[in-house]
Amino acid sequence: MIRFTTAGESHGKALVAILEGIPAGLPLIADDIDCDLARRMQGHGRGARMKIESDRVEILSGVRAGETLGSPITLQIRNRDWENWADVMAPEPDPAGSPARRRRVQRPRPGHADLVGVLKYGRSDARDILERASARETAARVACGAVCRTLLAQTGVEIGSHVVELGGIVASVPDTLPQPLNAAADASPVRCLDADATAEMVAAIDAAQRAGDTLGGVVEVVARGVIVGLGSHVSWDRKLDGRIAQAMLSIPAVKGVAIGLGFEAARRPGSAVHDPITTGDATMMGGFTRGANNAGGLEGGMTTGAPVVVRVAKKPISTLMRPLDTVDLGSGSPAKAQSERSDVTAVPALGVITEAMLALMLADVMVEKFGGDSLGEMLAAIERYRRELERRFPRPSDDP
Ligand code: EPS
Repeated sequence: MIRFTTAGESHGKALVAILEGIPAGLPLIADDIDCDLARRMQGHGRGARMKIESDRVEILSGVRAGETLGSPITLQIRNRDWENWADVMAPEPDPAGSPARRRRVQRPRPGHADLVGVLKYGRSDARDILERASARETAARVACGAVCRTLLAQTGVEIGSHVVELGGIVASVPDTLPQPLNAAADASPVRCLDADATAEMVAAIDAAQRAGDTLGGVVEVVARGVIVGLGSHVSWDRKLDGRIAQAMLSIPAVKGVAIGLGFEAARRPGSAVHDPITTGDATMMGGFTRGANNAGGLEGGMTTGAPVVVRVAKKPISTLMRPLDTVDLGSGSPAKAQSERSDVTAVPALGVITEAMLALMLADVMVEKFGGDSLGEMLAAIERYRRELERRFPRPSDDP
């Protein structure tokens, strides 16, 4: 239904994305996308690159006079830093006998795609691998996700995220999350809702920087106002929880995904895991209420109507200023890994990227269920579904 692909190298001219399947008639301007691109660049622990860039989208197709056309939307984000790398990244062949290009990488970083990519793709310069493996690519995903967020907002969905753990420091999470979540999270330099933990995380990032090290962490991403019954139980590849997990694990450096209680659900008896079903003050579409949301808004691969809650774990960035042991690919001798400008941590940015991936997955199942030619048609189909659910399962207060 919704398809997207991205292209572009970290220090190439630009990142580009093509997003297909967004209904016609969705109001969309560059600002809707630029605000998320700006949020992705933030966070204590980011490196010098973010001081060079000022990510802005250029909409090259699929939008006219402030509305989507239903055609593929092409989004471009120029890399300002390209000017400093034009010779390194030029697509033209080098003249015979010219010296090797600058910034050749022959000491692969443990943890990065460098070594396996060189082996698999028959390259001798790991730059041919790392330029695409770089998390810079996530800017293009955030641009696509921002369009989907705009579509979802038309149906009342709000997606936000916050950092729950960074460098081993665990934040306390309030029972009720602030609304809108991002306004509160973005106010912290590490996008964490716990002020004490924020201070500790900032100190840990500064200490890691002094030590030439890097830090990972965990973010929680939450989508509220999601319609009940998106996704499907009928086939493995239509299960929304599986699709969300795949989307999150495709983000560079992500090593773990948990939905709702996640691994904790495996430790408890069923009576302490499953969310009781009641009527009463029905707050969810379909007329039912759930005693808790341990399921993280997903049962049987479908949305329950409760908030979709996903936790995503990211390992530390693999470029260390105090580099780890590796082997020089030219000489075969032991060496220290390539060490170039990078971030101490990008966990705060990870939240923004998970929001984008969740928006992409939710928009996909929304269009799948309700049709995607025009926004008006989609909204009308949602309204019909809502009324039909109310007719089939009237709330107790609706009884004559
Ligand atoms: C990133 C841009 C990169 C890094 C980071 C993410 O810029 P540069 O490589 O020019 O310093 O800051 O990339 C990585 C962490 C990585 O491992 O590749 C960005 O725009 O998010």
